[in-house]
Amino acid sequence: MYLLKLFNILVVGMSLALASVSDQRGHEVNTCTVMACGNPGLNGLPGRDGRDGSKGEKGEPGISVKGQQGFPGKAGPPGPKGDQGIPGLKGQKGEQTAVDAVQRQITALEKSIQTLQAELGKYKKVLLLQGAMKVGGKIFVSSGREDTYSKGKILCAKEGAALASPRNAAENAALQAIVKSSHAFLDINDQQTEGRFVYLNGEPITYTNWKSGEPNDHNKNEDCVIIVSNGLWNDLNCQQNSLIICEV
Ligand code: MMA
Ligand code: CA
Ligand code: CA
Repeated sequence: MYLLKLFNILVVGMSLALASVSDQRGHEVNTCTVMACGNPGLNGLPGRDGRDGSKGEKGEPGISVKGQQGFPGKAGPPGPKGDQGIPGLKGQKGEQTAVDAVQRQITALEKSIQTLQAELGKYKKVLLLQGAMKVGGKIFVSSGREDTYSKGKILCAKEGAALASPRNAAENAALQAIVKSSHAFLDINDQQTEGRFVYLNGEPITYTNWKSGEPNDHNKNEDCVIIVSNGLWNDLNCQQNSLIICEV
């Protein structure tokens, strides 16, 4: 009987001891990855001499110490694109007003240009109907008045123009069309140096269309130049009258 009781005590004690180990292992498995393992509890005091067989006191539970935090893992792949943001704020009212004002000014200017072009077209027609000749960038025009060379120069200059000065065959032909059966002064002379014909700006002439035998400085008194009906040139006395044709 006594032996049986002792055996039972032993069995129960062993079971308890095994359960405790199992518990602690489980606890260790669950915590060792992030926490340092706790020290196992101290064993209970051994029972006193087997005569009374009382169980020893249970040990204090081990102290659980948390381990240090591990290093952060690598960054994951980028996440999906976010939704579109809300639209920005509308521009200030003042800016829109300024843009509208500029737009109105542009529209007004476009209308002004159209009006001017229409007016310009009319003047062009009037001039051409009156016998003006447009050639290249030049327009030759005459009032039909005949005058001396010096008066003719003044007449053209009053309108910011100059006496006709043909620089090529096309311009000479345009002047010929105006001259018709008459003759007209050109802005060419040899007043400064006999035989050296120059333009208004003093530069020597680069295009000529002299009639055969001209220039002859007839009576040693011909320092101005006229274009005659066939388009050819003759030197003439500057005090004689000839048609005044201006170029603009
Ligand atoms: C006129 C006069 C001159 C010209 C000769 C040509 C008589 O003078 O127009 O300038 O050279 O005719 O014969
Ligand atoms: Ca001369
Ligand atoms: Ca002459």
